[in-house]
Amino acid sequence: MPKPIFILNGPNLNFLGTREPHIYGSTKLQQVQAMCEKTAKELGLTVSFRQSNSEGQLVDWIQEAIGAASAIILNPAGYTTTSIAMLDALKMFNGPIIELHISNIHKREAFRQHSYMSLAATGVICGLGVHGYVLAIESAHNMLSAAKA
Ligand code: CA2
Repeated sequence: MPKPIFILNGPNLNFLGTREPHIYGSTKLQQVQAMCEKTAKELGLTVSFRQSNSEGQLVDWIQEAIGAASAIILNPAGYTTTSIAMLDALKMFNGPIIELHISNIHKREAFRQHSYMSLAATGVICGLGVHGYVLAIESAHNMLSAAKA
């Protein structure tokens, strides 16, 4: 059985689809999870989709991914610009890491535009709405397939 892709979501994303729809759209996180599970299934993959408001929990999940996940897709949300602890954990993971932002952080306030996570990410997707999650799974699939070949 291939290892799942861990899809980790940071603080406040549990409110997705209920606030600031002009920035983040109106799709709820549960619907994003369903989209991810459907996309993964079509590609013969599985995902473990999680959200936490706690930095320590996210670090624990990144550590769990070492050995248990084939790839990490991470929307670090508010920890993007602050979490050296998450960066350090990501650096210990050997597979593909895709950093994801629903909004285009480069078009927003300056404080959102620096990412510690990008120092460890294989690639970054931002500004493509929740469809970015589908693209991230497809990209992870491509990278994992190329690594096997
Ligand atoms: O665009 C993204 O995905 C972000 O990672 C979302 C974070 C923000 O801090 C980053 O700069 C960009 C915020 C997530 C908060 O989630 C909410 C979702 C809907 C409504 C309110 C908050």
